[in-house]
Amino acid sequence: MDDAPTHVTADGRRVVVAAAIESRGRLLAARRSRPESLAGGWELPGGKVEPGEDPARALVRELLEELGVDIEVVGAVHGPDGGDWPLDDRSVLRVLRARIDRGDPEAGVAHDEVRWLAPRELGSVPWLEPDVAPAAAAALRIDTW
Ligand code: 9L3
Ligand code: MG
Repeated sequence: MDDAPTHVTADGRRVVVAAAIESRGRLLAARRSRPESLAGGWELPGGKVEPGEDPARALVRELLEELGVDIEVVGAVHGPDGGDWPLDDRSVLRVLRARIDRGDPEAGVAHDEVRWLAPRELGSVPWLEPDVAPAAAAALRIDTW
C-alpha cells in the first residue's frame, strides 16, 4: 500500500503551509510582493508543500528561502473543523506554530516588508482574506504561548 501523499488533502486539495511565529508577544506578518494580484497583502509566511515533502519540513524550507530564518515547528493553529483553514477551491491553508532558531526575518524574494504585530495591531495591515481568521486565532493564543 502506498503512503498517503503529504502535499494534498484526502479530498485532493493542495496543502499550503503558513507560519504562526510569536516573539515577545507579537506575531510575525509579511507583506507579499508577488504575484501582482496578491502584492500588498499581508500573510503568515509560507508556501506550497511539494510532492513527497513533509508539511513541517516544507515550512522550514519556505521560511529559509523567503525570510532567511531557521525555524522549528512546535505545533499548529487549528481551523474551524479542527484542522486546515479554507484557502480556495483547490487548496487549504495549514497553519503551523513555529519559533525562530536562527536569524532575523528579512523581506527577500517574496515580500517587501515584515512586521511584528501585537495582537491589538492585527487590524492595522490589510491581510490576505484567507489569513484574517488564522492570524486572529494565532494572536488570541499569544498570551498562552
Ligand atoms: N497563500 C495564502 N496565505 C498564506 C500563504 C503562505 C499562501 N499565508 C496563498 C497565496 C498563493 C498560494 O497560497 O495563492 C501559494 O502560496 P505561495 O507559494 O505563493 O506563497
Ligand atoms: Mg510563499
